[in-house]
Amino acid sequence: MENSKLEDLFEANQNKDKFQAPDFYVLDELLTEEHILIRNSVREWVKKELSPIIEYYAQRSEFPRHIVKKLGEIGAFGPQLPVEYGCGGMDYITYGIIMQELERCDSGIRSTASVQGSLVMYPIFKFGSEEQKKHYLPKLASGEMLGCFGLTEPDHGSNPEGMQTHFTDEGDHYLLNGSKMWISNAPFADIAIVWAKNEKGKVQGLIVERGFDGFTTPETHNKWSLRASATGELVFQNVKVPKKNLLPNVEGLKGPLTCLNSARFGISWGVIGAAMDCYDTAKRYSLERIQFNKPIGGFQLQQKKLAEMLTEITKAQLLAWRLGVLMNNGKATPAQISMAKRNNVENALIIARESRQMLGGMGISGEFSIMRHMMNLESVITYEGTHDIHLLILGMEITGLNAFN
Ligand code: TGC
Ligand code: FAD
Repeated sequence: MENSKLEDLFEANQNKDKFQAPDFYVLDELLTEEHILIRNSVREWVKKELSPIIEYYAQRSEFPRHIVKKLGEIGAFGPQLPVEYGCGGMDYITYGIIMQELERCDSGIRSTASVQGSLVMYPIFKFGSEEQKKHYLPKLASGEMLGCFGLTEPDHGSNPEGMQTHFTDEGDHYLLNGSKMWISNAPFADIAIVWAKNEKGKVQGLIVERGFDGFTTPETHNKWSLRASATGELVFQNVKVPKKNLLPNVEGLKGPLTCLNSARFGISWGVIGAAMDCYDTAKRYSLERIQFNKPIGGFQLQQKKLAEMLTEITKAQLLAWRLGVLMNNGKATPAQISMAKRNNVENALIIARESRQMLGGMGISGEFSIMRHMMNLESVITYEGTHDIHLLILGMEITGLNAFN
């Protein structure tokens, strides 16, 4: 978008975001001063820089590319990774808080940040060589580079073990063939973390750079969800990947699944932001909208909705906070992460649907954020493991029996 148009948008929509976060159980007492400071500064940044423009971009189904650098500046990329690589050196709760504040504005913006931090920087940090860490992490942290994560394929979504993308050892390089689909950030990414099978049929990670011959990233159009986030395919036709671009320290599906633990944790916090925004909007509307000569908030049916929303937000906050403590102590299990992702996304979606109803016809209008949140959350309940898959992970944890296949 032209700069002058962007400035007009900022001007027209400044100070319109009146968001006030619910904290019914005084959960701020569980946070440190640093957590609260970061939360408040990201919240203010979102109000000033994102809220005025997000609806415009979502309506046009366009990714606001200019925010990548800004997200880097506010420390939204890999805040939980070490300072020595240009990252934030903070804890997992800080990471969760930042995801919450970004998703309070839009799940697509949180997607951009969680893919970059958990699915691109984290695998390089965890499984990469020292040379890879030094080369890529500072640029990804600052937003100079944008990355994406390629696991899902056209025929293998919930079951990535079946992936067909593969590479062969050609002596001085690897030769990569195959394709990935539904990849967030793909159309604009400078690098892709690509999970592919080696000649032994074992999954390994490769860093594929834009510009490698035979590598293309066609954009996926016609989405009714995550419209302000760019989604695309990754297509590899005899792509020569230098040997130094292989992530040397992991083999097997546990590589990508370990990264997903971090990203799913971030989602369990992020969606609380979307839920809080819907609740806050519906609450304010219910006090202003008069029907039958009184505010609709005075009717019991509307109060039931608000009371249940606040209850579920509070429960989600407690779950996410406790999971953050377990993550900080290195004790969180994949099944605990699945429970929080599954529960919090489902409740955010229910809250979005209920609050949309509370606004009546206005609920479908872009004047309010609710319908956008609702449509975004339909993707969030599907990606990073569908609602069903997380239930099956929990089922297996409880019974010891695998119901996947
Ligand atoms: P299974 O045999 O159970 O496990 C294979 C190996 O992986 C290990 N493992 C894990 N390791 C770390 N963390 C986890 N959460 C792990 N889960 C399993 C496991 O111990 C084993 O290791 P080893 O050493 O014995 O080899 O695997 P399976 O093939 O039966 O599949 C299990 C299942 C279904 C749970 C898994 O495939 C799964 O989670 N499927 C869902 C796929 C998914 O989540 N895709 C997400 C794609 S990325 C994305 O959506 C990004 S959206 C980004 C955005 O925009 O925000
Ligand atoms: P399928 O696996 O085909 O599932 C279809 C249905 O069958 C679902 O309801 C599922 O729950 C159910 N099902 C599947 N297996 C079972 C079973 N064993 N038992 C019971 N029910 C089952 N992927 C990436 O790799 N990187 C990304 O950046 C990324 N970004 C995304 C962005 C968006 C907007 C979307 C929509 C998706 C993104 N994904 C990404 C892909 C996402 O992770 C997959 O869509 C998801 O894992 C589900 O895979 P699928 O779509 O192939 O559905």
